[in-house]
Amino acid sequence: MASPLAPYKHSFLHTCLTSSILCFGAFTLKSGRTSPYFFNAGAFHTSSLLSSLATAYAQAILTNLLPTAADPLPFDVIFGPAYKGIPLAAIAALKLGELDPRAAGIGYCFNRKEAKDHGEGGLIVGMDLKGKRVLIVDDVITAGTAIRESVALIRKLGGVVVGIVVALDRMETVVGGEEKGKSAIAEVKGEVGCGVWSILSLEDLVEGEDGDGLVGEEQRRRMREYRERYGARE
Ligand code: OMP
Repeated sequence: MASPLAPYKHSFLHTCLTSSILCFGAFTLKSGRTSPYFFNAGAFHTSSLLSSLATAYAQAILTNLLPTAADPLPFDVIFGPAYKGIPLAAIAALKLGELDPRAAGIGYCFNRKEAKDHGEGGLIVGMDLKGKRVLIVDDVITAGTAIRESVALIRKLGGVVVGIVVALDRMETVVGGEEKGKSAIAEVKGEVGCGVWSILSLEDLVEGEDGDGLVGEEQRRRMREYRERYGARE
């Protein structure tokens, strides 16, 4: 029987399913695997879709990085890796400030793919990273290549990575790492030594109650089969 999802997850899943952001079929991934589902963050391409995306990131951040009286928000700046992470960092920072006034001073920044040698120069646009506690936001982690590059850049510029939030955790082993049974997210967690959270996971797609019957039994069966084959044990 399908299990209930937290309200913000349920609402986000509903948006993804009704706007063809989460698609079912046969998709070739960056890894070469053929997946029965694909999450296309680029399809959040209208004002109202961006607003749902912003709310989901902000809720996931507030749920997992709980503010305390001593530390109202345990990070100083949100970093979005170029290119897909750029709007994500901007909308997450904006929505966080709207939902929680304590986050009004949260910074955001992103990297340039190529360093600029004139004007203000540099690799980073937005808040400076030096001495800052940094939260990375990105769309999907599959092998973790993009996230590892971001962590290295942030550290080089004097920031400390305190967390990573992505929209979807595919919960699959990295190619070549099948025998270890670890997901890319578990590997990144171990290597970076910080929390890695997602708004949705493969588990939510397969076992979550979407409430509206939008994920059919056949689609769940095919995702379970995929999980059987490539799913991580941790
Ligand atoms: P890594 O850098 O290897 O972690 O791969 C992440 C990238 O996989 C994303 O930035 C996308 O280009 C792509 N991707 C998706 O966007 N959605 C999916 O459901 C699956 C993939 C993928 O190719 O694995």
